[in-house]
Amino acid sequence: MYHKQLDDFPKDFLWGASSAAYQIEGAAREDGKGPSIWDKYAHQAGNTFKGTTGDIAVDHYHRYKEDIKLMAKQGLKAYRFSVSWSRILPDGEGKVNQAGVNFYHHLIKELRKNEIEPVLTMYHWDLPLALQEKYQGWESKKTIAAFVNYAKLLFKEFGSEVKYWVTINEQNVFTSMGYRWGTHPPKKQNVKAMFLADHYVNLANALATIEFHQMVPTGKIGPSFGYGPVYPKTNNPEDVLAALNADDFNNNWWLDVYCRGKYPFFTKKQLENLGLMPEVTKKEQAILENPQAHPDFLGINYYHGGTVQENRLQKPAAKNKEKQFNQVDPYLMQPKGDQVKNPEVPMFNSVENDYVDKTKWGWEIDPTGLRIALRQVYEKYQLPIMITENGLGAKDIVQDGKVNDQYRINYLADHIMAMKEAISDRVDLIGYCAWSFTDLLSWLNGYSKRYGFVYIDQDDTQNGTLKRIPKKSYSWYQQIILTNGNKLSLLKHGE
Ligand code: BGP
Repeated sequence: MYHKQLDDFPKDFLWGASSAAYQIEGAAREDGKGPSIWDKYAHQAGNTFKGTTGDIAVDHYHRYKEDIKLMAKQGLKAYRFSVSWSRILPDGEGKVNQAGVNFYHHLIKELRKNEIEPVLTMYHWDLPLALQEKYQGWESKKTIAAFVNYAKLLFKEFGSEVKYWVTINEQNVFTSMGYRWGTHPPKKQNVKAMFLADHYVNLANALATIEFHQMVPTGKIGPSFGYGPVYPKTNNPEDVLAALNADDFNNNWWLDVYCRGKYPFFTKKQLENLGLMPEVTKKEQAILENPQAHPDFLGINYYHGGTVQENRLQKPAAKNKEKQFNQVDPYLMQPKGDQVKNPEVPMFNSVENDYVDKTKWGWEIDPTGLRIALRQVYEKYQLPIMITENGLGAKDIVQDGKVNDQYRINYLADHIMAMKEAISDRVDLIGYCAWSFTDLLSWLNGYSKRYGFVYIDQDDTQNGTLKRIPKKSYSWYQQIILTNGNKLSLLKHGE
């Protein structure tokens, strides 16, 4: 689409920023919190970058008031955070830890007091350890039941205080990392278990959404999905077919189930042929297809898309030159050069995109891909969309007490421009939560890879003063919010 003039962002657009409990809270063993799978995993040698853990993280648990003050000063309209399941249910089920529940009441109250809309994520990967050890986590139907009970507790406690709810964060990422690559807990390399876990998370998501629609009729709920558009390398019809296959595997496989209650039939048939498709009973199918189980909006986390070429049996991918620490690309089923763990995906082959730049971690920088993503998702599912994550990971440096992260401003400006274009195209976009508000612990990169508007003096050995320092991007985003994203000069690159 071409527009002589771009539309304005909607009047009540939710300009926000995001975080996740494990990555910010710290207080890992305080006030009755139980351990999560990440608390254990990060303490086992060799699992995380330099052995970093979330024991202290950026100490948000004790400093949330200070952090919210900074949010308010910046003018944030929304703040996306996650609840630590094991903080409020130390064993994942059973006894409630009131101190944990109170923490989130206080947090939400403080946000409301400052006129910041809370966006509550129910599950951002930190499964209570007890559920992993007792039931094998997401490989068991008992975990589905535990999640639904946890969800009901959240709806009862916070249903009247929170309007926007995210059920599950990036199911596509945590199941791939946890069960395919073995780089997140439960550290398995078993694709059959991965597809089973995926099915069970889908059921948990659907059942919780049904409960929500009964218990919180005025609220809005949906999952956050890590979406990346897929490009064919050339106009060779084989490459185009490969892109179709990759889109089905990487995107439709989850989104179709969330929004339509149906597994896409091409991928399903492929998995059935390979004996990898989990059993879906009639009763389960009915749950997934129940309209009450479908989202009111879609959360989209956008970092980048991917490019594919024809069938990897015909054209094997080149070997990965610089393999980073435990690093696979979570947004593509196939990391370059390491395709052994994908026995079920011979139909496409990930390759480099020569047209876009990359971050230091090799993530493509592709703002047009965000416009494409928004168009594709909106056209297919016709649901309001909230960008629940998007941002630039970088090595930030403090100089003379300041952080000049102009590179982040440039990145965000391009992505905000892409959103403005998508809105002009007619996409119903309701909000943008940049990743992240403060710096926080990167799951596998410690504090070497930072995303925040606010720098935090914390290092990989957990030896920082924890001082908060607003970066240059903090003031720039403040201006974006103030002008509702409509001042085009703010969306131009600066020095
Ligand atoms: C997403 C996760 C976030 C965050 C972000 C950046 O996949 O939902 O929790 O970690 O990616 O990731 P990283 O820190 O690995 O760069």
